[in-house]
Formats: sequence, C-alpha cells, structure tokens
Amino acid sequence: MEEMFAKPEIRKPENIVYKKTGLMVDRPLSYCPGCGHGTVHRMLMEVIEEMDIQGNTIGVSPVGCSVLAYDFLDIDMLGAAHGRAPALATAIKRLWPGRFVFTYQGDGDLAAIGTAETIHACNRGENITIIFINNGIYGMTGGQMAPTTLEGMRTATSPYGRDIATMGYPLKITELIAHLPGVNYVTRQSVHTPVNARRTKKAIRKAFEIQKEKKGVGFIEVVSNCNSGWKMTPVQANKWMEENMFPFYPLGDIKVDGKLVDPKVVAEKE
Ligand SMILES: Cc1ncc(C[n+]2csc(CCOP(=O)(O)OP(=O)(O)O)c2C)c(N)n1
Ligand code: SF4
Ligand SMILES: [Mg+2]
Repeated sequence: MEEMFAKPEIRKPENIVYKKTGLMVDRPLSYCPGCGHGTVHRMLMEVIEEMDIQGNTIGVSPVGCSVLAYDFLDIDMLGAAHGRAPALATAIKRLWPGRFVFTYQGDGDLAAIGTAETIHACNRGENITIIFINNGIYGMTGGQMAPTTLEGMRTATSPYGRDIATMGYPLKITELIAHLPGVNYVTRQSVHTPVNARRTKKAIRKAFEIQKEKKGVGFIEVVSNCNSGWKMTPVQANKWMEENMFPFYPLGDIKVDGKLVDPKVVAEKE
C-alpha cells in the first residue's frame, strides 16, 4: 500500500481529488483523536474558502474544547466569555453589517451558561450563523453533565446515570429555538461519516447564504462525540452516538425558509 502511494504518478497534481483547505492553519489540532470538532472546523473553512469570504468573515470562539478555534482557523476571530458568543456576535454584526459573522459553541456554552444569550439573539433575529456542537457533555472540564446529557447517561457528575427526577430532562434547545420567529433556518447534522460531513458542509453554506440575504438566524446543530468524556474509543463513541444520541436528537432539517419543516414531526421530536 505504502509503495503504491509512493509512486510519483499518483502524486501528480491532476490526480489530487481532495486536499486540505489552506484556511486551516498548518498546526496540530488540540482535539482528542476521533473528536468531531476538527471535522466541523474543516467543513466550515471549506465553505468560507468556496464562497471566497475569508477576508470578510468574523468568527466567535467559545469557552470549551474549541476555545482555541482561533488558533486553527485562518480568519478573523474573537473569543467570547463562556456562553456570551451570540451577544458578542450581535455587536460585531451590528458594527460591521457587511461581514459574515458566526459563533462556534459547545452544548455547555450554548445551552447551559449561555442559554439567555442564545435565546435572545435568536429571538431578536440577528443576522448571524450559529454552529452548535452537541456532544452531550462538558468535554473540556472533564466530562460533567450538561443540559443535553441523555437520560441514564453516566458522566463525572452523574456517575449512576442522569436521573430525570433529580436532574431534569435533557434539553432540546434546537427545537426550542426553531419556534422563534427571528430564526430562518434550523438543522441538525453530524460529521461521523463522509456523507454526513458533506451534509453538514451544505448546511453551513445554506446558513451563510441566509446571512447574506439578511433573513435572520441560521442555526446548525452538529451532534458529535466526546470519546474522552464518554470514556470510549473513537469507534465505540461513534457507534454509541448512532444508537443513543440520534434517536433523541434526530438528524435533519427542522426549519427551512422560516417555516417548521413539519410542525407535527417537530412536536413529536420534542
Ligand atoms: C464562567 C465560567 N464558568 C465555568 C467555566 C468552566 N468551563 C469551561 S469549559 C466548560 C464546559 C464546556 O463544555 P461545552 O460547551 O459542552 O464544550 P465541549 O468542551 O464539550 O466542546 C466549563 C463549565 C468557565 N471557564 N467559565
Ligand atoms: S474532550 Fe471530548 S470534546 Fe474535547 S477534544 Fe476530547 S473528545 Fe473532543
Ligand atoms: Mg460539550
């Protein structure tokens, strides 16, 4: 196999079918092997490169494992205090309405400490894109329970599994946000297979197009893994995600062009 790739004719530029976007800084990622964060970064930067908007885009990184996103993405970035990314993005967009502005946030950041900022930015219908990485856990700080943690799921702070009676229900913040009139587009995707990664990329592109047309918030949830926090190998984590996360957080569009895809389906999902 190694010999085959070493053949000079394979390495000819005309034989290259896929290569890393130049907008990903050539630096090792800080993420655990198999983590979805790196793949989402890449899909995002491919969209920005294809739209040729790298000089006209400002990202807001969160507090969480992706706090260092500004080290990996070769565009203008600002770091927000924990959960405050949608408020900071609001300010940036209002100061520079011609720029593409996005937030990149984990579930602890967006659906716990930043719930108010998220809901109010969405309710105001800010022309921003929100990329929400839901791995059902606080990855960065050692795997504590998040609002998105599934019922029965074991975490550092729910070692016997999330108990609804004492810890409440897992929060489907994406479905909640979809009901706000300021929100134009809501979808839930994943990046654990090439086809899913491509769908996520398409969704990010759509959200940026919506922003260009000043139609309100574009919101993309990416259901992702946290193999370290879940105490699994990357392969086990992806399988566990398919079997446990996807039934509760089903993939697909939830709101398109300001309309719930099928209100009945959304209500059932909730
Ligand atoms: C005000 C404040 N509260 C709490 C923390 C600790 N903290 C840092 S990251 C984090 C959770 C991040 O989890 P999530 O947003 O789900 O991102 P992930 O690491 O899973 O991608 C917490 C609670 C902090 N840094 N600042
Ligand atoms: S702790 Fe979890 S979310 Fe953070 S980099 Fe590792 S796998 Fe990814
Ligand atoms: Mg998380």
